[in-house]
Amino acid sequence: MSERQLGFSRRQVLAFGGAFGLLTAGGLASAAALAHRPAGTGALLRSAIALPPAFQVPLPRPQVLAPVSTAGGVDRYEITQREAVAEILPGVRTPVWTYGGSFPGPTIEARRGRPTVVTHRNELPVPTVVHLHGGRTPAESDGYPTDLVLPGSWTESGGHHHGGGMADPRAVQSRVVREYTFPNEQRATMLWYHDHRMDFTAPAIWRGLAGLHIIRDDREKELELPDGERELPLVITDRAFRADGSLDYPSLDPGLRDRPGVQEPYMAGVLGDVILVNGAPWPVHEVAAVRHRLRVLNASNARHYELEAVDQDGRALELVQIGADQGLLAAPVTHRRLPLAPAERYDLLVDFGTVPVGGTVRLRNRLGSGRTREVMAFRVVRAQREDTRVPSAPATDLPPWRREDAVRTREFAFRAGKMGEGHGWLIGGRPFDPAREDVSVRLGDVEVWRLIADVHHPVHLHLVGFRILSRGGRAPLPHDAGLKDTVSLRPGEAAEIITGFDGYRGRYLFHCHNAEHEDMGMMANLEVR
Ligand SMILES: [Cu+2]
Repeated sequence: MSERQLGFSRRQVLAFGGAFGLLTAGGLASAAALAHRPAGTGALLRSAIALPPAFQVPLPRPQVLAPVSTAGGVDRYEITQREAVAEILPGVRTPVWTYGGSFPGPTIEARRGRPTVVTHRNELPVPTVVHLHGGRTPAESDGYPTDLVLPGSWTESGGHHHGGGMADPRAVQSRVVREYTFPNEQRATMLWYHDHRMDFTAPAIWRGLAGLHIIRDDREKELELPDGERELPLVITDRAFRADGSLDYPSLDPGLRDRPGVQEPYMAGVLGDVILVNGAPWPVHEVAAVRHRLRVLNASNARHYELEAVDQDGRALELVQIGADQGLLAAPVTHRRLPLAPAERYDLLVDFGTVPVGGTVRLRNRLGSGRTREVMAFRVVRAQREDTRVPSAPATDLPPWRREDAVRTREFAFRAGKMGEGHGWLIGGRPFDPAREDVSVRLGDVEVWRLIADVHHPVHLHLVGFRILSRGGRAPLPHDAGLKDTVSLRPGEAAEIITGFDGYRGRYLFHCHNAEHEDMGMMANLEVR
């Protein structure tokens, strides 16, 4: 890497030792990590404010955004990114960064094949850039981390590149406004949009810059899945609060202007002690005793969950998975426990008809401890006639890639390592540099990638979906089914994925979706030619 290009501030920031030093000095070498696998990677940040009891706040439903125009076969939207004050904890005012004034941001509902054009206006104090996670998006709208939308008043400070993209001659920047085009030429699924600014993605998402983008199609409609009130998007995040009600986050530069990175104890990831679903702490939702469709997103920066839905008798309900990150499965997969890494989505059917009216089902996180073991609760409040079923073959259009189709196999190690004068998170031994080409693939080629981890790394590829071929040299796990865009590597583990690079040419990325790792180097360029 070039020190000059990566910038002075990053070297400064990452000069540290301590706990992170231990991590890299062999404390978590692969063999040791395999022997006693930790439940997560990151450090807990504790709130300094009294936290509300669980299951008191009703589950909010993110508002569906109305288009400003639907003319010409295109749905046009406008979103203003701005500061707002939210009531997240009851009676407490919390300043947040928002898409359109709410956290999570408004949901965009799209039809397969019908383009969505979103004009984003940046009224926040720092540059931003929008990425549609899981979207098959032309490169110019994919939200490359230096393709920034600068605030009207933004001026460079201190001669470094952050915000200015000086190290990246290909950066396409605009002031205040940028239009993003999403063709929605992909299978029905639930995507999410979030900030992707180089070096500052983690704190921007933490402050609130995330929202859902749902694509629907005719095939999905034919299945007559639970819809309306019975389809529940669940955006799960963890956060921590200061005594004054503001969100706490261990940024080195609280203004998020110059110095990227977090305080040293949190280098492996920031975990909050409050679990929010759709922006509400440990909420409760009243349901009829029928099947519901839960569309779950882990929008946490670093926290992993292992979800189970437990009734008042301690029985774990079946979580019937019908879809993965990139859409419906070929066959449903039934789980009692479901691991959920940052950025992963699961499309689940849960039958509350197996619970008596008056009963309660708690969604729990087996990887949490104390209050972070709870996520939310469902109260079964009335009987209702069941008119849906579990489809035996939700999808028939999964890509047919076979190992023999691959023209190339590549290998990437996701590991902590030396970065500048300190440590960072590296792919193939190198920290992110926008000016360097890491991988060049040919449009249409099928490739197998072998991904190797030291600690937990949820690895995400832009542009394409992939299938998981193997984990630790064995068959994939049940929750690896279907088309994915994020694979959760466990400590010391290697996984193989297969994908076809079709869609668009241009500059894309792959990176770790532990947002702190991503900000501290664990990202690489993917050029599709
Ligand atoms: Cu990582």
